[in-house]
Amino acid sequence: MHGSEPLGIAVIGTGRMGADHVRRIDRVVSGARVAAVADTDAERAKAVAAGIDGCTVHTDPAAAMAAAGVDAVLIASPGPAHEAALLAAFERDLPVLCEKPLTPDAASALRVVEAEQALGHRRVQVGFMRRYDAEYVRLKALLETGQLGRPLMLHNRHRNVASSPFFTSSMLITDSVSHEVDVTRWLLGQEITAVTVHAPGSSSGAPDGLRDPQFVVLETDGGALSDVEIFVNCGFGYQVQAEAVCERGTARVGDDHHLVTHTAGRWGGTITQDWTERFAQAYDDELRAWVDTTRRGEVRGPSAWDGYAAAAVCEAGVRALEEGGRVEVELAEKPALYG
Ligand code: ISE
Repeated sequence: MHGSEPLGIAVIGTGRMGADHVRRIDRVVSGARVAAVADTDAERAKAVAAGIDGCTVHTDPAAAMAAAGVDAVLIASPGPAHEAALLAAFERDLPVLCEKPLTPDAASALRVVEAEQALGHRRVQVGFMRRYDAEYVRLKALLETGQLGRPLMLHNRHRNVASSPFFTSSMLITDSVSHEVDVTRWLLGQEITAVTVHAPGSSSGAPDGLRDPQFVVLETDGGALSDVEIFVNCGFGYQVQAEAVCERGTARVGDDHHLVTHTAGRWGGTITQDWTERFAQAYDDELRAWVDTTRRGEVRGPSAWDGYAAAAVCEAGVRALEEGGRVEVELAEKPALYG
């Protein structure tokens, strides 16, 4: 990238999130262009790149990163493919926006943290987009004023209409609750030290064998509690809510009251149906922020360390689900690179 030229981005993975990010870079965000795309499904990649001037199509992520005009990488492939893609980006010392999860488990996430440390500077922003949602941003700002006093508890609700066919019981934690893990760490500025998971009898609306819903309790090193109801086959809508209970008041986000109608003796509104709709503003602002900081040669936002910490907490959560009881989180020493 030179001077005022747009940031050339290689998008790795052109599934649901990747295709949405390609659209966003191409049509919503200024100062950036899609320079290359890669997907193991060449036809899918071709279809997503169609009509984008100068965008090359690849099946190998490293080849996309090496393509002409690529200055930065957006990884939106499935979680198990992230580590290899991140290491390939590090080899070229390219800035990366990596969709969550950073990697599927704590050991591989720690390898990424160590590889970034070896570079000597931060290169990765992790796609925990809730940190860019206008309501969450306001909640964090309010908590930081101290007006409500010290936060004592967070109550989170996270509901999806239906889970995808490959969803497993542990994915309720690693794929979904991972967002609340990050939100809890970010809102409170505290590390999570232990996890307990309770699961009631599963909903008849959930696929056979899936433990859905679950109730997760996170303990923090600041003495706070954060609970999460995760229900990925609730059937009626996409809901993500958080209520902070503080010493002198409470504050809640995610009520989703956009348009409220009163007619024929009833009142009501609609409920968003998925995360691309509910968090559209957050994704747009996340991408804008990443493009702007990258063009300035800076790295901000959720770090590889945040991705690792989330993976470590989720790993403890999966053990708590499978073995029962309270499981303590084992975190490595935080490297100086992450402040
Ligand atoms: C999905 O991967 C997401 O990241 C969504 O934000 C979350 O609501 C959903 O439960 C996950 O499966």
